[in-house]
Amino acid sequence: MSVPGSFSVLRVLWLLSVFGTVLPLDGGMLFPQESSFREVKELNGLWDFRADGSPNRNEGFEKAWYKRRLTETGPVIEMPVPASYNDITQDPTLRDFIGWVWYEREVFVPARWISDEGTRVVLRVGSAHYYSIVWVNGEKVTEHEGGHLPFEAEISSLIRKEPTKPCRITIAVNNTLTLETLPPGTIQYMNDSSRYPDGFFVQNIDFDFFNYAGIHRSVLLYTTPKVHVDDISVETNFMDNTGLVRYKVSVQGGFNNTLNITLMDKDGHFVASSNGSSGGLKVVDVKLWWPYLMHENPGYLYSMKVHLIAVSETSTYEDEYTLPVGIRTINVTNTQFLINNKPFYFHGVNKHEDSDIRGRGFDWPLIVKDFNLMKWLGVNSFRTSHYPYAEEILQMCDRHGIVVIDECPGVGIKDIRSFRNASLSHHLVVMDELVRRDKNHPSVVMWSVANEPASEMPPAEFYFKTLIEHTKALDQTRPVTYVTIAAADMDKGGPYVDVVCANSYFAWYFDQGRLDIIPLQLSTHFENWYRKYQRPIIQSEYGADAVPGLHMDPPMMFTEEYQNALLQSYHDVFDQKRNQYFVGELIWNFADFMTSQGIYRVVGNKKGIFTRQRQPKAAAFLLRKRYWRLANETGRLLPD
Ligand code: GCB
Repeated sequence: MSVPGSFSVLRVLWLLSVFGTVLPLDGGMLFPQESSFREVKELNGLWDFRADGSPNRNEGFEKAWYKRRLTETGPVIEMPVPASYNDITQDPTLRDFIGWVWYEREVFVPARWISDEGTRVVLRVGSAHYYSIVWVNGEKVTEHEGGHLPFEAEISSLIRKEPTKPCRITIAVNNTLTLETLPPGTIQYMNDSSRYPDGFFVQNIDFDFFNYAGIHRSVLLYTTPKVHVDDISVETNFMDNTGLVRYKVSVQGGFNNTLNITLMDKDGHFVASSNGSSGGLKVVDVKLWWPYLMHENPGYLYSMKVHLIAVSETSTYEDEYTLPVGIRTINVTNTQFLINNKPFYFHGVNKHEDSDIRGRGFDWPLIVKDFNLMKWLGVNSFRTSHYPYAEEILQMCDRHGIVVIDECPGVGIKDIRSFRNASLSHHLVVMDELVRRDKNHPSVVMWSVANEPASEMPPAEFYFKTLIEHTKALDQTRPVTYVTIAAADMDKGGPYVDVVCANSYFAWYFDQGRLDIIPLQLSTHFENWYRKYQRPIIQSEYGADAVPGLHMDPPMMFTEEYQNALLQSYHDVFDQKRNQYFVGELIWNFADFMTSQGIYRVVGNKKGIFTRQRQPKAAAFLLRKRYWRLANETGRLLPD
């Protein structure tokens, strides 16, 4: 039986990915940036698009669609990039499509990029969900597994082969989820011919958001010199008034390299400098990076300019990359989460990358609106539930001082077969890619390796021990957690987390309508966790669906009053535990979002305190009042 979109390449990859053979990633993944020595060309806009509707979804490969223009293979439609393709047309089969879709676009590469052999041209995809294969002028240049992180390929020699022709970029994307993908899923064939037509299958998933697909973030061409700054890592610290930035720079293609590092303050004034590929920069009278509402000047960023000169017998190469650097520390005690040695209390939200029409597609107006709403609410933090968000969002968090719990796409790990080595092996690679991309963001204060896995299952212990130890080895400066819904006495991975992040939906999924049980159940829940693990606790999700405009008093489920009353009951308990070991509250969810269809969801999940169109429900005002009060009580807005 063939699985739709289960293409041999992917199968072979999975077979090869035997646990223990995980290789370190080669090369860095610096965010593309323009400088005197680098150029960026965005390829966003309309692409040709064709979904492969053949029964095994394999026609595109059998007929090698990548070898000629997509229009020559059959009918194409215009598809915006970036965007999910699901909600763009009126066609329900495209909305619910499973398998390969094909994108194509021709682009003129600037003549200088082609003629100058010292220029390296890179094609980069910010993210495409879920598995992607990329060809340039019919030649495969890369493939990538995973729907939320960037991938790229150097294409310099390819575009130099046919310098006068436009460059044809073909990207095939497959959204099929299997037991070994992150998130996992299964394909189920319905073989009862009295009920289903021949070949009928469904994609089963165990997570609560629509499996949007397509090219979700920008596609770019960018250049670097042939010898170039490939990666930069910084770690920061401070003592009294002096800050320290430890850095490491890796250079690719080089010999005889000279590296000059200069740190500048926000106004561009010189602060410190150093030479060489690793070292430290001392910052006198340091201005620390502080979270929003914790300091009158949050999100302070220095700029670290890395300048490279590489000399060979025949040429000299020069490169420059400027990294924003926030100087801050993170520490966790048994009862506290410390930023710059001061207790930090998370009053924040869980989000989704989700909106009308665009699905999960990157959209600046939406992002800026969301930041404005978060600041209006008095939010100082959010969790990237349930996958890594666009890097531009993290850059905004750095600048605005919004603290981030950075979560990988390990959501819906419920089937015992998804704890096997092939899954773990891929999960480790995803953490490598995530840490590689996000390690330098001061806003990122903790890694979350999963959301609500079946952590009561016996294999969970080995799985999470390995995963958490691996993540800590990648980054020794940040705590690691996974988000749990299990009871403390059932959770197998609990001993390995630095902070307990617990979700609960009392008076919603259980004891429906019984708001009166919340105080007892919630405080018992907290006490059990704390007794067992002696770690600070964050309420990483809680909430209730509210259909906007639905009212009832006394409150009933799904009304705005019920959502408010439930939040209020939770808040009472939070306030009791706040000065003990309880360090944060993240509402589920910032905004309503789309899910798959089912009897539990009325056109999506309605636990937003804003609608999907970002209009406030009553709960937004309740939360706003609370968060500003918390900011004044816990945020040390006034100098101490
Ligand atoms: C959860 C999940 C989240 C869901 C939420 C809900 O525990 O982590 O993805 O959307 O509950 O509303 O059921």
